[in-house]
Amino acid sequence: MFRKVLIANRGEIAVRLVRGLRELNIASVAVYSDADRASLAVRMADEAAHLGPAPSSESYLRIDKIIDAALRHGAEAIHPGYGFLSENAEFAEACTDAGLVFIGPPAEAIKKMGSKTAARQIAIAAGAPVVPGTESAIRSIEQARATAHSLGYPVLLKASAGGGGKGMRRVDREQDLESAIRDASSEAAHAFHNDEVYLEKLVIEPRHIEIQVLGDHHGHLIHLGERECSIQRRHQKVIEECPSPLMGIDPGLRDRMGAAAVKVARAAGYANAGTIEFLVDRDRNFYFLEMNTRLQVEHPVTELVTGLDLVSWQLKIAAGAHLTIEQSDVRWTGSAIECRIYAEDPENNFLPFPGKITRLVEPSGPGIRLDSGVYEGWTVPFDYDPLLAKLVAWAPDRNAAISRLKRAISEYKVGGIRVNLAFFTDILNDEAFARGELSTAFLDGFFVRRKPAPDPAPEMEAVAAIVATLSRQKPAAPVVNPTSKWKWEQ
Ligand code: MV4
Repeated sequence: MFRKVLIANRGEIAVRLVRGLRELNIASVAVYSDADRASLAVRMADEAAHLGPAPSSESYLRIDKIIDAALRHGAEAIHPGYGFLSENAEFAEACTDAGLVFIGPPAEAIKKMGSKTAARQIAIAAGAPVVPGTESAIRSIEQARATAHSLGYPVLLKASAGGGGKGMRRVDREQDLESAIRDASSEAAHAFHNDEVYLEKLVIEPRHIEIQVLGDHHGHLIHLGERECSIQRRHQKVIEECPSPLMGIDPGLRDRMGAAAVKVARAAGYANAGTIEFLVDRDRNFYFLEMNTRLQVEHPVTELVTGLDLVSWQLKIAAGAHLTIEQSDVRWTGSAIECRIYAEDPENNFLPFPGKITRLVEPSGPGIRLDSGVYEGWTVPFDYDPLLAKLVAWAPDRNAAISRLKRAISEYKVGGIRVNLAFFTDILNDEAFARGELSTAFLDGFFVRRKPAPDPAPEMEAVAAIVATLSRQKPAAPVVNPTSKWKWEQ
């Protein structure tokens, strides 16, 4: 096993990785930019290396600086976390070239899955279902018109190099097709330096369900079941859960999706942890969408329900160990739900709200896991994604997990910045959510049916203003009592 590993990331995932390394008695090296000198990950890691200025282009994305830091500190391997360089094949290759182990899949598998059309072709060849559409990029307007006609409108244009919804255009009528191709193509050219687009039949109000896979470097590959990630806002996941409520309706679905995911991963020559994304339509047909060749933000829900430690397995597999779990050993127990806690203002169009955390009370207790990257007194920098923490509840069933999450949110106090905690309370109280009626359109409906908070009476606003002024003049913070009715400044 490795003796020392460098963590090429920041925030909550860097903290998660320090913890995973320490449990295996492996020394950790954190890296940091100017904005992260005092980060929780830096404080918790055994060693730390400075990368450069705050912008990620000058720090967390600098392959040369990260490799240099690993070599200087005597690390044998690098864990990339998620985002940043985690799906960069050039980085994976640079690690290998420097004699370091990249903790992730082979660079070749990252490359293959980086192109959405190449990934689609791999899935087709592997016999996994894909959404009906073009085999590869559109070559002419005539070809597009003919394909769209045979698929039937509405269709969806997607960027070959895309992902995350950029370069995507819904087309409802043939007369809109040509201009939509031009728009999607130029958006793709700007975003990905690749103007290729392809066509798919549009799946109406699909669910987004993904399958976790895990494979070793000796050809053994299994799946760890699904995560339901349908609740998204602007292609950002908001809540993730395992199992998907759909599995209660169709108990064979997990096996079918899992088998398809394993076929795709095998065809890509995959090893380590990865995720196969699917769309699921109203009739519970599923279609391969893309593969994420990294550890994902939402991996804790899989860990809680399967009892398997994904980071620990990533490290063992990267060190050459055999994955000693058979598919039939994997069991799914209870229900886990994760909320992504952001420094943002849900009352102001989810505007990022970084700043100093002046007060922090973190929830705990039965069934609660908090993967956090912050502490009281830390200033959340505005240079990065403002994810503070992931609050995850496990319970024997979904309703109990929802209750636990609501209880944990009621204990969670963050002062000095705005956070999206109240938004989660509203979703967890939503009746469609309780019934498990989820789709990628869930939040659109939620915002419409959510009753707006009643306007406070003018005299109450005057009282609130006076109280706020007086409380700002208070010399000291009160003693923290989470059960009191004290209203925090959050
Ligand atoms: C789709 C789709 C409907 N039909 N493809 C969005 C991001 C990209 N990775 C794929 N996406 C979609 N592809 C077909 N043929 C709907 C989406 C989509 C979506 C997918 C997953 C999660 C959230 C989404 C939000 C809007 C649209």
